[in-house]
Amino acid sequence: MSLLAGKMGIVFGVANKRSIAWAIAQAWHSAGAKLAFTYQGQRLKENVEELAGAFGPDTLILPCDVTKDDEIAAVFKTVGDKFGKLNLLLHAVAFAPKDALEGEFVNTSREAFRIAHDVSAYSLVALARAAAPLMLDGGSIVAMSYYGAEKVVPHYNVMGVAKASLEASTRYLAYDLGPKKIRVNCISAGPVNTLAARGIGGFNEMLKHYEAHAPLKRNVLPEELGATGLFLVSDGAAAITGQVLYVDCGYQIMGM
Ligand code: 0WE
Repeated sequence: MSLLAGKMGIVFGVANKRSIAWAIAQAWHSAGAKLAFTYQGQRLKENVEELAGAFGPDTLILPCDVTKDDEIAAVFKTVGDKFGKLNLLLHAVAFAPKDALEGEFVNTSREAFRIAHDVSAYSLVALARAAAPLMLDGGSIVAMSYYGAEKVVPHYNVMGVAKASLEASTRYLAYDLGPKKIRVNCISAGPVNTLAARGIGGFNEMLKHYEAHAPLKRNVLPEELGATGLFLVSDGAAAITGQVLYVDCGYQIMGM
């Protein structure tokens, strides 16, 4: 039996084949969901078309800058017209200006703070609000977070503060949307070598650190995040909402 047969989903945040969003989209598609994808900017359009094109002709591929209310409105208008309803939404979008991830947090500019929170946290609220009217038979929203939301990870800086906002937003959205049978959860992933991680100084050392210190003595695999993303939107998670689920080989439980 296909876990997601008859379900419609939308995925924000595929950049290329290594994206966590792509791993979760593949799991949702394999379970029978019909999907829409959005991409940010012409640069990523071709990548998403090439990947998502393999899912067949009824896959929607739409442009969306999540900081633009009109683009969000256009996406959900099209999804409503073409799908008629929505059950699943993945938010795997984050950005902070590069210099804010390099220096000290104390030097974060007002503009870098604003951008990081707009792209990485407020966007979940905007997308949830736009998606809710289409989630007629209930729904499930999943957002991606990281440990830097709850503990200091050097250089993660303003992204950690934005992820803390994303996690708190998840709880408030879960409260508001619960009566509509819409669940909202976060997956807090261990580090994965994606485009978002590329060029981050010391990222390979961070992977080694997790391997050495996580109880499972390894790093999380994208397909494992896919499997957790599938679990969270399935009936197996029907009573789970407002949670942050760590998928990090156990790293988060350690005190030393
Ligand atoms: O959430 C993230 C990264 C998100 C991200 C990445 C970039 C790189 C390019 C947000 N904004 C930008 N801006 C850019 O200009 N992660 C969980 C991956 C990550 O990023 C780190 C990490 C980890 C882990 C940055 C510093 C330290 C650790």
